[in-house]
Amino acid sequence: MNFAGLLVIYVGIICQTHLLGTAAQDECSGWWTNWFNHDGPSGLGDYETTSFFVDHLGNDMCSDPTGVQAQTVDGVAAEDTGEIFSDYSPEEGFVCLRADQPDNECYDYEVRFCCPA
Ligand SMILES: [Ca+2]
Ligand SMILES: [Ca+2]
Repeated sequence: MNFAGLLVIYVGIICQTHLLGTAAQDECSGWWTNWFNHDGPSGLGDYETTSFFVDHLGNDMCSDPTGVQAQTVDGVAAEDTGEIFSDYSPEEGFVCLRADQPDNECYDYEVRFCCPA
């Protein structure tokens, strides 16, 4: 292989690394929990609260998460759904209220938390 060929591969690797690093909002200096789905969107909405998981999951969860991610059960990032969330923070967890949505419906979401190392 000639130099130009190697250069193309090299640049490709750099670009791919860069894109993966910025596209996924999944930086966590500790460890990610599994994905949890406790509630469904029926009733007032989908409640995936930090306090519930802290109270019920023992060592599979931590009491002081530093990050949270939410996605639909079909794997669409919460940020990409266009829905409005009343809570989306490590402290509170994730809540989608049906009353906040133009169509009065929320997707069913699952969440995972970043826990300190
Ligand atoms: Ca519900
Ligand atoms: Ca859910």
